[in-house]
Order: sequence, then structure tokens, then C-alpha cells
Amino acid sequence: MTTIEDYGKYETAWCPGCGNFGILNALKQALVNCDLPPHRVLLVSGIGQAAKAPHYLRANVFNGLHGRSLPAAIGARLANPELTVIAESGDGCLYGEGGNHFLAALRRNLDLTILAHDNRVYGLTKGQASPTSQQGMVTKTQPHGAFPPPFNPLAVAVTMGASFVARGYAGKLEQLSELISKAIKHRGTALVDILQPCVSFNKINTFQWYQEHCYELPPEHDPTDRDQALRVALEFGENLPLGIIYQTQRPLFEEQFTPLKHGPLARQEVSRPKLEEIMQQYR
Ligand SMILES: Cc1ncc(C[n+]2csc(CCOP(=O)(O)OP(=O)(O)O)c2C)c(N)n1
Ligand code: SF4
Repeated sequence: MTTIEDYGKYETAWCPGCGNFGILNALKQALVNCDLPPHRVLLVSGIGQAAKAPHYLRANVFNGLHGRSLPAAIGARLANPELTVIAESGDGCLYGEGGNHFLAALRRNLDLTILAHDNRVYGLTKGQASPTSQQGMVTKTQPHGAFPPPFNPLAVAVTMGASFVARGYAGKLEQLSELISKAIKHRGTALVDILQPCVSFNKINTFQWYQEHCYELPPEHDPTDRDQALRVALEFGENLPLGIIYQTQRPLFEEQFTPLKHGPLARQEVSRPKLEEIMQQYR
């Protein structure tokens, strides 16, 4: 049986009080709830404060370029579908630099989990506005306030045909670890956008602000109803719903990827003579 100790305990480089701590603890708890031993888990991230999260868990880790967690996660999942693959990204990394990978991943529907640490700011580079920053937010690089309206990740995910779309909050640990467990168990690409205070650079969306503006989706909400899900996802201002917004089942990309019919790529024999033959065509 997997225990929380299996995932280790490490010193972090985050500011005291950062919302990332809650996400890290919720993820560990979810992995234990799913009884997943660390050697079966791969955490993939890009660059940022959120992207450091995999460094603080004892599991397989790939830390790549800013915005590029998803291409690496998709490649790893295709090479070895026996791994549970979790991509962790900041809102800048996932929705800004990695925006196109985000759209492609939702359409493809591989079996992977995406955790967006959404602090609505570029934390690592000291507080510039990110795609999800509130309109009008004043920063050192946006002294007159960020003017574009914020990117709504959940509405985009529902309209792109994502098969699991949820919102959690770093200050509600139990609910968050339950959402992450459900996302991991879901067969398909699961997005959990996690509202995360950045105590150093986001002075608008604080723990208190989220406490006042988040509400739990009522039991009447039917996550299989796409129209209802879209209406809920479009609530993206003063009231922010928490919970599973949309869930459906559709074919996995892996199941349609012909080479995997012979088992995981990681276990398939490479024919050196055949490879040589192919290489000759390009010489
Ligand atoms: C292609 C590229 N552009 C910009 C940077 C500089 N950079 C590093 S981290 C970062 C912001 C990270 O913000 P976010 O992804 O929201 O994560 P957070 O630090 O807030 O968790 C930026 C702009 C980079 N490393 N690579
Ligand atoms: S700058 Fe913000 S996101 Fe980064 S560690 Fe500090 S509080 Fe957390």
C-alpha cells in the first residue's frame, strides 16, 4: 500500500504562505488515495514556481522548457502507457507560452492529468500579468493595468471537447485532493485548474479574496450536460464555481495510435537493420 512517506519530504524554494504548498499536499494525498506507487508516476513540468512542484516529490520527473510540459508529457505517455502521467504548470506556462499545446492536448484526449497552478500572475519572474490576470491589474510591467480580458481556461476546455474539466482551490485541501484523484482516475485528458494565491505578487486574488468569491457547485449540477457545463464555466468574474464542471467519455488517442497495438513503445524491440534501411533513404 502506498503511503504519503513514499513520496518524500523536501525543502522548497517557495515563499512562506504560497498556495503551491496546498497543491503539493493535495497531490500527494491524491496519489496515496489512488494507491499509486512513485515508480509508476511521471510528473512533467516546464519553468516557473509551479513547475518546481515535481522537484518536491519522490517520483519520476521531467522538467523541460517554459510552456512545453504537454509535448513532453504526451511523448512519455505514448512511449509508456503503463505510466500515470501528470503535467504541472503555471497559468503562464500552460495558457500563455504553452497555449497551443494546451489546445492540442485537449483535442487529442490522451490519458493524462493536467494540473494548472493558476495564481493569475507570472510568479517566478516577479509578478508580470499572465493570461488569467484580472483586467486592470497593475504590475511593474503593466503600470496602467493589464487591459486584455482574462483567458478563461475552463470555457475553452469545454468548447475544445476536453473530457474532464474541474476547478479546485489551493485553500480547500480535502476537496482539491478529491478532484485530483478523480482527474487521475478519469480515462482521458483531465484538466484541474487550481486557484492559487501568490502572496508576494498578486495582491488582488488573495486567500481572503478566494474565500469570498469561490462557491461549491451544487449537487444539481450535472457535469455530463455540456450546455450546463459551459454556462458554469463562463462564470468567471465575481463568483467562481469549484468542483467538476464537465465530464464525458470519448476515445483515447492512445487507442488509435497504431504502433501501440504491439504494446508500449518502451517495451518494443528496435530492429537495427530496418532502422539502417530507413536512415539510408535520407543520406
Ligand atoms: C520561452 C520563455 N519565455 C519566457 C521565459 C521567462 N520565464 C521564466 S518563468 C516565467 C513565468 C512563469 O509564470 P507561470 O508559468 O505563471 O508560473 P508561476 O511562476 O507563476 O508558478 C517566465 C516568463 C522563459 N524561461 N522561456
Ligand atoms: S512568488 Fe508567488 S508563486 Fe512564487 S513562491 Fe512566492 S508566493 Fe509562491
